[in-house]
Amino acid sequence: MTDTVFILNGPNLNLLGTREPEVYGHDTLSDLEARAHQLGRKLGLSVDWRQTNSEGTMIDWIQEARTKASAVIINAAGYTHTSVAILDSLRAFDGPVVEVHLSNIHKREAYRRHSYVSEAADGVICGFGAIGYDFALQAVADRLGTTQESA
Ligand code: CA2
Repeated sequence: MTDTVFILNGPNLNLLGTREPEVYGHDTLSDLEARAHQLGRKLGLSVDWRQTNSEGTMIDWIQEARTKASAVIINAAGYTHTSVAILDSLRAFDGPVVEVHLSNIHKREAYRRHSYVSEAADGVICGFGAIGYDFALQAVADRLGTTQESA
């Protein structure tokens, strides 16, 4: 059966492509979603792409992933830097967790340098814009062994 990957996006990422293109790029969230579905198919992964502005909904989805997903890719946006509750829910998920940020959070304001999410993540990808989600999907496919090596 095809492995499902939840790709969870946090607050204000629905505004992508409308403001601050110098920081977050020109792609909209729908552009990123289409790209993730396309790459997911190539990697043998079923992508379940979601965005919420609510911390509680994000936690509900991470809990849902415990039974419905093999891996979680998460851009918790602003909650990255504030939410112990999201960290706790990620710690209760058994599969691979990859943290993604479009921008390089270490090159920005000091308050963005700490990530609660990182404490539960197997790996972190930041600063590469939209392609960061591609890297995350490739990392998940590698961890889950869904791609076949061609000899
Ligand atoms: O770089 C990232 O992906 C972030 O997770 C984006 C968050 C920010 O709080 C994190 O520190 C880093 C912000 C997402 C808001 O995105 C907007 C996009 C366009 C216009 C306004 C906000």
